[in-house]
Amino acid sequence: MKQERSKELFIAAKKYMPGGVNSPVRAFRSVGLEPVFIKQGIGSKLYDVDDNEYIDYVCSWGPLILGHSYPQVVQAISEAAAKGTSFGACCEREVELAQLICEAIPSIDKVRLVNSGTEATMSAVRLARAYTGREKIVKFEGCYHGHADSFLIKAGSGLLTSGVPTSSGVPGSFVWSTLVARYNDTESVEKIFAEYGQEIAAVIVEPVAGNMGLVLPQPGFLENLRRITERSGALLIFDEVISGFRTCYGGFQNLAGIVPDLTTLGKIIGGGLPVGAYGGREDIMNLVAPEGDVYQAGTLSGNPLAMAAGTATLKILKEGNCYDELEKAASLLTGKIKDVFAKYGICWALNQIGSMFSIFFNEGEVCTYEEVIKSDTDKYARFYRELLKEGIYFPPSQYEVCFVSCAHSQDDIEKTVEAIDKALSRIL
Ligand code: HOZ
Repeated sequence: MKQERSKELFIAAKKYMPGGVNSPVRAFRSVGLEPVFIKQGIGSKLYDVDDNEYIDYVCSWGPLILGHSYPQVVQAISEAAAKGTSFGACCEREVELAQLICEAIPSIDKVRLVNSGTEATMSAVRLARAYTGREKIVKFEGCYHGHADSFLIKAGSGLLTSGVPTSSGVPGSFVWSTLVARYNDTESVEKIFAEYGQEIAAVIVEPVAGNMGLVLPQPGFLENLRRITERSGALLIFDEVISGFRTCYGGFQNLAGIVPDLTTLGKIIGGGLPVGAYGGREDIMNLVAPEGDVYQAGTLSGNPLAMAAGTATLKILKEGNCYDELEKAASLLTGKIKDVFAKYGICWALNQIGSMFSIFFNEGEVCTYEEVIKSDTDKYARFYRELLKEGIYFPPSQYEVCFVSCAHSQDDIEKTVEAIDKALSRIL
């Protein structure tokens, strides 16, 4: 596998950017490699600057549910760009995307569009604090809600990958106001509420945890969160930045039948451009400025390019009935991976929902953070390196999720399974 150009670019990148990257996991450190630099994405494939081709299971960390450079999305962006890239003023496309979101997710009466998932979650928490007049929040070990100070405590994603789950630079007052419970462990939440119930503004949770690898909510867990928050007057925030429009058209909450007070979104609603959103009940959302006094603003919020990409993507998903096909493709792949595991006599955990899946290098079930971190990350790194050589692009971390897109074909799946077989034969 040729890598000369990627190596040259990485040397230059390190001179000008910390660690040579703009987001830590991309540095490939935890898999013992240097990053490949991507020059193009088409459908299910990525092409790097050394002309290597990969079947992509990162899909830009989730947004590209339709695959790379989907023609209608590209066309929508081009048409919008030709009329101006940003106005810093109201435009029709914002209304269209907001309407699509509100219609798809019944718990969202009103929505505020922002530029990233991080903006969405930090704004939702500010709003919850204003609504309840309380300061503390509850989050879960291994869940990741972007990089605002309140959330960088026992967090997943890049923090878990780097083995430093709590970031330095976070003021003590934030650590004090963020209480950490255990995912899929109602008792840990009850304990926190027994002690601090009247001080808790909100519980924020990824209803499908996607930043410590994929961990599914156990039956009753989310229902319990709804019950506990309702009882104590705290808000329930579902962080659906990853799961929104991924598991079905709408939020995972549509499938689970649970109504959170606030929801955060990102990734897919931007169709590959930077968009986030927070929304929920009208009485809560009406506290947001200029209707209310919870301030939050953004020069590029609602910009026409991002709105065009998001609207085009959601319309295709809405009309295309894509979710059954996605689920079938992902199940075909995970089923075949399990066959390969059986051939080698291994029973690693393989979690899947719809088109998201994670292999944990870990015998037995993985339903909790404690089980997640038992995974053999060195073995994952060796597996990763072998897969990359075979032209398969998995997330460069044990603690991220694989995504299947509408562009992944039967042929891609066959090739992926063959590559996994070869990779395992070399590392076991
Ligand atoms: N934290 C992101 C995945 N959950 C990674 C973002 C990126 O590196 O682009």
